[in-house]
Amino acid sequence: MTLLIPVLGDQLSMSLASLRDVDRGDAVVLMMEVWDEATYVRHHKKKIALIFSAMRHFAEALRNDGWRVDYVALDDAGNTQSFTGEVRRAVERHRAAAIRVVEAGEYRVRQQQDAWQAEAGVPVDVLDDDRFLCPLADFYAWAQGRRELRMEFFYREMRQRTGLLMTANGKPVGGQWNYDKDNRDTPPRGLNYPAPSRFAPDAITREVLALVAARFGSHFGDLEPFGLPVTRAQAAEALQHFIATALPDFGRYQDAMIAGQDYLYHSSLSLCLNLGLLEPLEVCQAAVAAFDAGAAPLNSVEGFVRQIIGWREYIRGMYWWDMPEFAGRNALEANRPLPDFYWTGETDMRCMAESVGQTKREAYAHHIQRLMVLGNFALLAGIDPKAISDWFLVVYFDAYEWVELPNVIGMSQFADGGVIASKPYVSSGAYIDRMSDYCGRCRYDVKRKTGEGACPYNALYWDFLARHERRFRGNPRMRNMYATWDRFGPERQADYRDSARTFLGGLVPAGGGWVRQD
Ligand code: FAD
Ligand code: DLZ
Ligand code: SF4
Repeated sequence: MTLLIPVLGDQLSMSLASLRDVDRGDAVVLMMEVWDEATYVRHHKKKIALIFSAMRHFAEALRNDGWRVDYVALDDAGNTQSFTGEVRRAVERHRAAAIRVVEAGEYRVRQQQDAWQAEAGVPVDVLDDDRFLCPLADFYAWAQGRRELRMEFFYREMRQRTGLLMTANGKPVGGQWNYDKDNRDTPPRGLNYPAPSRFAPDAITREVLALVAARFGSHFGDLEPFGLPVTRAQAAEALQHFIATALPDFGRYQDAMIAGQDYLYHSSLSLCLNLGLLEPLEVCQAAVAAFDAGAAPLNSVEGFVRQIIGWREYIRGMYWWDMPEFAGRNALEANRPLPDFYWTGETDMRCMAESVGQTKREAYAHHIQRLMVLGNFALLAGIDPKAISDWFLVVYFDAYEWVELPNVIGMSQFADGGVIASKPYVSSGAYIDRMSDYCGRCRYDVKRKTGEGACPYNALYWDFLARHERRFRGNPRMRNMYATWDRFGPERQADYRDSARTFLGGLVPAGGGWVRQD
């Protein structure tokens, strides 16, 4: 009896549950490049190249490991260009008697998996994705009946569950759970910034680059230069390189933004983690080993571990907890179309032009750029959450709906009504000025509050608070903001609101075709 094991493009792990305890002689691994996945949103060209190249390399690694692999390439004759169509064909081709697959990361694909049994006419065993450290059943048990689903409490339980940075008697190493207060410095001028590991394309990657250029040339973003890790060995090298060169300063410069420094002290390991080339526990263990060896301080290592066993696992749990309703949430009733400059980068706002520019080049921006420049602007301007969420899903090399959607709809846009974030992540230009070097060379003056030449974030910030006063005035964490607003008095308040109205009136909406083919 032949067992068919479909492996999806973000399941590139030798430890995958569906590959365990299987007699290789009786199994066929199916991998599928399909148009449906490459175009359900029109992903950044680099992201498609990354996924196809990593898939082809993984197929090769499986073959070298003794697996029989049936790899359907995008341009293969007969490719139906959908997961379901290819699973059906493969069942016939191999006369498979059963299918064994790990649950998909995205709701959309998980629904498809549920239909395979009827479509292919053989039993389908869908296994939990145990590459995540918190099984969904445990997350639901944690979330059930709680009044507040805050990450910080979940994170403490994950520290206990994994034992990472815990003392023998069950206390957090160093005495505190969280060292974020030490993590808000801006780097002094003239630092020698580390660069992430990048790899020259091999023959497989070069072939994929040619395919993507030919078939997806009109998608957003620069395809080349391309140097992203596409194999397990390259991912492991990128991890070691990060630990040695950037982790020690990861903590204190975590919130900083410097023009031309796309990665600063961030790891860019999200792409490897989300594809499956690295596992969350090994990444955290490598960071903790650096701390144990005295090579990285606690504030950096705790901050880094928190992102992975805290935020990453929590976000994944929240996605499944609230889907499919999550995708349609719009608590603030925002409905403005996405401005054109999110695609072109053509704006005088330097923070925005820098962040969009590197997104286009690298398919990457770090967390604070995503949250406090790109997301902050969308929230202040009242952009439709679905439109900004689609944008985030298209443009980043690490974007899969399970992680993108809760970060955008929940954390960044407050469209879930405050389940993930206890207050909206909004700021005026002052925050961006404090944390970056963008404002010095901007056409706008960050110190000017209103009128021609004033930083748009300033008026938009107060206009946002005024627009949503009924919702936020009672929030204890926003009391100071409203106290300041009240002190302004009616004339100054009107000035802010007029300035915001004028600026918003001048925004040019994006043309069609960027997210989906018109
Ligand atoms: P580092 O700063 O080096 O952090 C280490 C790791 O922690 C990351 O690799 C990532 O795996 C994990 N991590 C950190 N923060 C988060 C978080 N909030 N949620 C989940 N994992 C986290 N992350 C994605 O992986 N895909 C996305 O599509 C995505 N979209 C985002 C959209 C918005 C609006 C915001 C605010 C955040 C988004 N994030 C997303 C989370 C975070 O910004 C990225 O994980 C991070 O920037 C990736 O870069 P890095 O690997 O250099 O991260
Ligand atoms: C993102 C993506 C793209 C662009 N193409 C493919 C593909 O052709 N084949 C594939 O198996 N996976 C692809 N992916 C990743 C999938 O979208 C991802 O595996 C699902 O979202 C998981 O639910
Ligand atoms: Fe951005 Fe305002 Fe600073 Fe210009 S002045 S870079 S628009 S925050």
